[in-house]
Amino acid sequence: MPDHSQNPYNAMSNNAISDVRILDTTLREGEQCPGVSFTRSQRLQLAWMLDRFGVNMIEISPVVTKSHEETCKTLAESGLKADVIAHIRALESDIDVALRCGVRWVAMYLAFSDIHLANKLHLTREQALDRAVSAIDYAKAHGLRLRFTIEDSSRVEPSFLQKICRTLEEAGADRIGITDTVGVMRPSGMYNLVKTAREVVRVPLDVHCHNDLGLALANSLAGLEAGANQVHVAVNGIGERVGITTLAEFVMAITLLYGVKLRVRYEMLREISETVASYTGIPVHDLAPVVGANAFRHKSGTHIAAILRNPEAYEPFPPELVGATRRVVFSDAIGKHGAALLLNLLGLETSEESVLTVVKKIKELNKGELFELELTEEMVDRIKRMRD
Ligand code: HCA
Ligand code: CU
Repeated sequence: MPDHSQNPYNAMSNNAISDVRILDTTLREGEQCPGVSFTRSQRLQLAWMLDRFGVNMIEISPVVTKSHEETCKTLAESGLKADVIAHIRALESDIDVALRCGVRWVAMYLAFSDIHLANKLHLTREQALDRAVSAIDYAKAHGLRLRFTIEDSSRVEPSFLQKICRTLEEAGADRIGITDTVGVMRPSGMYNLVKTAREVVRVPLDVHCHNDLGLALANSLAGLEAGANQVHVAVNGIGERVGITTLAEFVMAITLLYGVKLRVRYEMLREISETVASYTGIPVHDLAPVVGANAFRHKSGTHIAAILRNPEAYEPFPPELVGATRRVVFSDAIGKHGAALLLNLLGLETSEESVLTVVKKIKELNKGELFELELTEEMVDRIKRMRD
């Protein structure tokens, strides 16, 4: 496993992270993604995969439909290693549903920003705090462990945020969720937001970052640097609007850039991503980091020549780590050198005549059409032997 945390520029800032937990919310936030709706067996299949992969918590909302409630119940009974956490509103009726499902953990959420209080909840700040405390009392009286999420945290005034955090902790919340619900934090803003909460409470903090401006991953990492210890992710980043932090990107960034070795089956990342793409009908973009088709595809002749000597020249980590393969692509820009390389890779003879034929044939392909092959160990060895 490469370790870019020792890169001198990364190492210059003192932002070590040690304690990292992953909450996967593909089944909750992910199902809020426009167009996404899993069947009951797909939900179970995904939960089992994620559990085998090694996430710490699996979030699902039992109050959406009867089928969600049943899935939640089945998961709670199925002896997963991960904790199943039921995402519900801060209402006794929702807590009752979670209790019926037999989960040990609930996640209750309530918004506290003025914009949500005024336009959605029609509550004053004090009324919202009272509602949170009575919901926590009720859940605690029924033996539940709970996270309380401050929805829209990033738009809550700092002094009020601290007051909410103190109130939630005193009421008995086991974790507090800090959110950037509309994705408006800069990484340094997210750091300050989590620090503001961290300063006044001891309970562990979750971070939940939306990707409206493409900063969900950066903001989640900033939240960890500021003292949170659990990040919310979804497979392929699916969620409301443009979604949240993606599982694969988060796992690889925290491992490679911070040197945190997670107890997860890294090699399942591609497969998990493909499964969710097929269940949702939302394909993974070729350019998606880690799980996109291009992640380990090399095209330019100089790049291919370099990776044949040492893939690290143009790869931040090897594809097999995440269950992917290394591929080389030949386009109509191919020259004699590239054609000879292609013939060598295929184990074919490289006479002047065959090189010219390959160049001609590939150039005849329609513009943009690519000839692609997986770079196997065998090919790399063959090239090495030819050099020696
Ligand atoms: C929601 C809002 C939420 C909650 C996050 C959480 C958000 O859709 O209910 O409970 O951690 O982005 O604030 O997803
Ligand atoms: Cu969200």
